[in-house]
Amino acid sequence: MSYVDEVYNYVVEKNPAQPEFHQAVKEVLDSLRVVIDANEEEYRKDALLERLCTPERQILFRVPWVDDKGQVQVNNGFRIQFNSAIGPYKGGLRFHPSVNLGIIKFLGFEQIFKNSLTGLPIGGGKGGSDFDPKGKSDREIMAFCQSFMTELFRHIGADTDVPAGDIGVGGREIGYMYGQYKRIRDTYEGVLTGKGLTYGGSLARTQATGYGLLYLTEELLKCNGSDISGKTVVVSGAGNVAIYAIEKAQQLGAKVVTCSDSTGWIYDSEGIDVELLKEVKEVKRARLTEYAAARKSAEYHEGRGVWSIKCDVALPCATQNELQLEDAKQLVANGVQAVCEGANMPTTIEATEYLQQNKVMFVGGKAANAGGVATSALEMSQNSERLHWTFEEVDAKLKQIMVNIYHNIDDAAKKYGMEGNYVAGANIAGFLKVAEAMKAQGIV
Ligand code: NDP
Ligand code: 2IT
Repeated sequence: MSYVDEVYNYVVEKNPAQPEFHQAVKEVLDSLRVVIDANEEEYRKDALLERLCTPERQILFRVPWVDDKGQVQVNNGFRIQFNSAIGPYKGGLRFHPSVNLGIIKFLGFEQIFKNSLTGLPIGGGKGGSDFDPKGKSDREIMAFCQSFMTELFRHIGADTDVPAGDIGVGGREIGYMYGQYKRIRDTYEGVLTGKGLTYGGSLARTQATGYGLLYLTEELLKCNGSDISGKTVVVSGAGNVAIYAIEKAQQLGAKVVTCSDSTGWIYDSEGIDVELLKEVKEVKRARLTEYAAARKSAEYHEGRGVWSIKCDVALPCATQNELQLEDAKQLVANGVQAVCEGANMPTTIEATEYLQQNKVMFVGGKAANAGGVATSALEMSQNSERLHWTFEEVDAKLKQIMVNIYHNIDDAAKKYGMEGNYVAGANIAGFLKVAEAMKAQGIV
């Protein structure tokens, strides 16, 4: 049996009932075959892949808090410190009822390669909780965040592990967690990113994942003889990534006709009104029905459906496995040219293969959504030098990073005989740097 297959079986056996983690590992290992097979004996002797697929440290903890009725609630907290070969652990925190160990491990595993692709010195980690922020008062959110940090603080630090936001964790939650960290440690340090602008946050971090996704998509289309301007785009999600993807797509001259949340989706024939969407989602924290109620050209539909709309470019920006084989077939039938992932692993393996077989340009999240964590690393740099850069400076660096990522993954795919396979290109380019650093640092 090849070393790749041995290690995949090992991961499944050692991590039972974690299907998303198995999926993330399978996608990476399958596309690394050409690299691994050429160095099989050396890698096997060093157990390089077993080490890569086993987190350096896994922290599981209880998070008790008191709700507005005086009732004590208990949630599970997680922080997976996956790989620190190229820098301190770095990656977001997700608060969503679906969170479990396998979800956090898939996210932490992907983060290793994504962070490597940014070219910046950050290792891979992820954390979160099965806490559901929906419908909670501000006081309940603060109580939860303070309790969460009262355990997490001992495991993190500006040079150790630097969490940030993800689903359910935005500026409000980062603020409450930062305040509690500072209070316990009595240290003012850049321990979290995505901070507010008055206390060490970076300009353009809020926009970075969505903007970065569009900078990469723009370069992808340009290098393949096309142009983002004038394209019809469908976006899923209506959170941080989706909103700023829509905003930048419009700035680049595209027309975005959909967005979605966990209960339904919008088709807006006039193009999404991004200011209205921000008002509904960022300010009121309301459902998309409110968007439809305020806008004549918008239709609201219950359930899923954005992939049924005819488009040139599709940008999944909500959550994992939201774009499935049937959706991929519909997109191809409707003539889609490119699919770029704003979310982490939103496309199933079968859907990805179908898109690739049908010559759709497909860029996975490790490359396409790396702008968020890259700008987090820029926030860390600004915190270290105790200076702030302008929006234009950060945005220009972000754009350059995304353009570089596109060319690195394109070059890696070509070098290994898989031209146009940007998934393989990203996994290989991300892996090689981490593997080299792990080898240089010995058996740790
Ligand atoms: P938000 O919490 O801001 O928004 C998430 C959006 O996706 C919401 O519209 C939400 O709907 C919807 N959604 C979440 N879970 C589900 C689900 N199970 N089914 C259907 N819809 C769902 O999160 P982000 O925008 O930050 O994150 C979106 C994706 O991007 C995630 O995969 C995340 O890991 C990834 N990502 C985020 C980065 C960042 O910087 N924030 C960086 C890189 C990747 P509702 O409003 O109903 O909750
Ligand atoms: O998935 C991701 O890259 C993020 N949620 C952002 C992580 C970060 O540290 O900014």
